[in-house]
Amino acid sequence: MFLGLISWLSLAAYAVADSRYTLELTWARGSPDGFEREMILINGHFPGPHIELEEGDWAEIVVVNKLPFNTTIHAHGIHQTNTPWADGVPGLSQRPIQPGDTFTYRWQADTYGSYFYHAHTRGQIDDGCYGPITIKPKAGISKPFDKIAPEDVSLLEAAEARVTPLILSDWRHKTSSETWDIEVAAGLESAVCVDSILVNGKGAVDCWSREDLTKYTSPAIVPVLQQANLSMTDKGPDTNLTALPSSVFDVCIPTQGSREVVKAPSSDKWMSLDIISSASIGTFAFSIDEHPLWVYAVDGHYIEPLKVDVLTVANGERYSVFVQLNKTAKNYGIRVASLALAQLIDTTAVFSYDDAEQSYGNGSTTLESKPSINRAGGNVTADVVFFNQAEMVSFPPQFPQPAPAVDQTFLFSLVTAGSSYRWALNGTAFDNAIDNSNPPLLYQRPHAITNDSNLILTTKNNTWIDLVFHVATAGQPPHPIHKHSNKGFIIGQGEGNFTWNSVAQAAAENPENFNLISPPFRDGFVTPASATSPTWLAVRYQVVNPGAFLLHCHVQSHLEGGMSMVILDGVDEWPEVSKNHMN
Ligand SMILES: *[C@@H]1O[C@H](CO)[C@@H](O)[C@H](O)[C@H]1NC(C)=O
Ligand SMILES: *[C@@H]1O[C@H](CO)[C@@H](O)[C@H](O)[C@H]1NC(C)=O
Ligand SMILES: *[C@@H]1O[C@H](CO)[C@@H](O)[C@H](O)[C@H]1NC(C)=O
Ligand SMILES: *[C@@H]1O[C@H](CO)[C@@H](O)[C@H](O)[C@H]1NC(C)=O
Ligand SMILES: *[C@@H]1O[C@H](CO)[C@@H](O)[C@H](O)[C@H]1NC(C)=O
Ligand SMILES: *[C@@H]1O[C@H](CO)[C@@H](O)[C@H](O)[C@H]1NC(C)=O
Ligand SMILES: *[C@@H]1O[C@H](CO)[C@@H](O)[C@H](O)[C@H]1NC(C)=O
Ligand SMILES: *[C@@H]1O[C@H](CO)[C@@H](O)[C@H](O)[C@H]1NC(C)=O
Ligand SMILES: *[C@@H]1O[C@H](CO)[C@@H](O)[C@H](O)[C@H]1NC(C)=O
Ligand SMILES: *[C@@H]1O[C@H](CO)[C@@H](O)[C@H](O)[C@H]1NC(C)=O
Ligand SMILES: [Cu+2]
Repeated sequence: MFLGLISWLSLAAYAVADSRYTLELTWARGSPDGFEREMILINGHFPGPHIELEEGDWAEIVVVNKLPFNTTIHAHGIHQTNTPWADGVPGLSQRPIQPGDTFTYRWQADTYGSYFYHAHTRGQIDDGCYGPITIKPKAGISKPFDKIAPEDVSLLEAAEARVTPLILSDWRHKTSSETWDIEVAAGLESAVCVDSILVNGKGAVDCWSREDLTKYTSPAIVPVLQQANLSMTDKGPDTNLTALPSSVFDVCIPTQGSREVVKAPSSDKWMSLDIISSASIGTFAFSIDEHPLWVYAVDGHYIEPLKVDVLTVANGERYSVFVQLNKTAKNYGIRVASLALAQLIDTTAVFSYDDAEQSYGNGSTTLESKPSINRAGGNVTADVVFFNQAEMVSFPPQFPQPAPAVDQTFLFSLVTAGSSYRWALNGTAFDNAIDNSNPPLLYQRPHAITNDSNLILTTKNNTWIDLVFHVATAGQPPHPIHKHSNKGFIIGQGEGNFTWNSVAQAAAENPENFNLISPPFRDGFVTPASATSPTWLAVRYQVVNPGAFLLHCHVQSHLEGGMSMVILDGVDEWPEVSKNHMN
């Protein structure tokens, strides 16, 4: 009787879904950068449709899998409060959606902000399976806009309400499964290079001149290249390995492609952009010529606004910015440059006032505006301001805050596991067979789940947890670690080995490495690159939503290579999944 009532209540809640979207996934030919290949289209488009919700809405997202392979769709950054079965991770929260099948995701948009949805099966992000989500804030919530322009608060509110998403991605001419097969056959991580960078799914293959390659090769990688007797080609380091197809690290054939044009109506005075990275591999520098960016929210959470010229955007991150439209009406460059050491690659899109865009395109990519960054993402003058996460403070300032102490500490040792394309969050590469775990972990009782302590962790509800990521070997790139279901506080970071058992011990000895008062609050935690020595990053979060959630690196080749773990959050309050939510 009681259980019956509960399922009746939850059915009732879903029956009144406020917003319903259908995403039909197909495997079709497309040419985002001018080169045609097979890729995933969503409702015939790339990227997929913009899902727009109001804070508090129940969303219903019907995914129709017309692909020739299994898939799932994850809503990145969405908490899935009390709906852990809608998190879209195969083997954890559901069974894979098989070809011809449909799965309906129902979840509540419980916090405002910028998010995105993407496939969460193997490397399918690299095949183009993603699209933006915007959750409009409830009326009356406190916003930091008067700190930007007190006289323009209502214009800023209006700009926020009509926000334009800009999805940044990197793109290969090979499919994700071809890329994986090449790695396995060669026994090494070859997925470090891409063919183009896309803005809202548009771009071109821009091959660099020898002169630019030489000029912009980072001094940090020169000794590495020299030691291995490699040269930097227009497609990355020329390893000249017979095990690899020559196009992996060489052979750049330019394409015309198309360019994204962002229309900026000067009569609006202000424009809001959600910058979203669905990148496979690269961290990007992002900038709009002659237009400072007022960053007002990060990962869907308001901050004390920061005025910058350049954002560095890692895989999975979102930055909400205001741009003031008070310049001469013409075309301005939007610059996106990869910050990876292994490959020099960039793209441009156009920020076009009023009807200025006609003078752009038609084979010409000349922009007459003044950039803040060069082709490698470096500053062109000393006064260029980069977004600095360490300066990021939540708004309102006192909310939310981390607990001063924790119940459990997990120390991870990030390494490659056996070969350069196998990666591990803690020594052991994730077993991709878990994708097909049947029944999925969430459908089981936690005590029945076989615990491999290096792949599956457990927490209790309403406890505080420290995650300490120790990048244990030198030479690793930044790892943008993403926690499903929660945001967390980035409370500390440093160089060298993390030699302590807890944050409390480390902070007692090295208080300068920690910020427990106003730390960044995000759903992505980028570990510092370990160029010459190990590094570490400490994150604190509260377990509030029981379920089986993934913790993983958002670099697609690292994720596929095994840099992932499961956290069974709140095993003491484990949810009973009703038949309605199972597949
Ligand atoms: C697709 O999903 C089904 C059902 O879980 C599973 O049996 C099958 O092995 C999966 N296919 C692949 C290629 O993983
Ligand atoms: C380095 O590469 C160059 C050009 O490919 C070659 O001539 C030379 O022998 C190589 N040196 C070593 C030490 O392998
Ligand atoms: C690649 O290796 C082949 C055979 O070892 C050699 O002939 C060729 O010159 C090399 N190419 C480069 C760019 O080093
Ligand atoms: C645009 O507004 C900013 C900030 O108010 C001001 O510094 C700048 O001079 C203005 N630019 C123009 C062209 O009016
Ligand atoms: C570019 O093409 C558009 C559409 O065909 C045309 O209206 C515009 O005049 C062209 N611009 C230039 C500079 O040729
Ligand atoms: C970039 O900024 C740094 C730090 O402000 C400065 O030292 C450097 O000269 C700048 N680079 C250029 C090309 O101006
Ligand atoms: C990581 O592995 C080490 C060594 O096996 C183990 O002591 C530690 O508990 C593991 N940490 C996590 C978070 O699983
Ligand atoms: C797995 O971990 C849970 C929670 O710590 C524990 O209760 C359970 O007994 C473990 N299961 C197995 C099979 O070891
Ligand atoms: C870090 O620890 C490793 C393994 O114990 C050791 O080999 C290395 O020298 C240490 N590095 C630093 C910078 O302390
Ligand atoms: C888990 O803990 C959070 C925080 O205290 C609480 O809001 C939530 O209701 C708890 N969930 C369950 C299922 O007990
Ligand atoms: Cu990584």
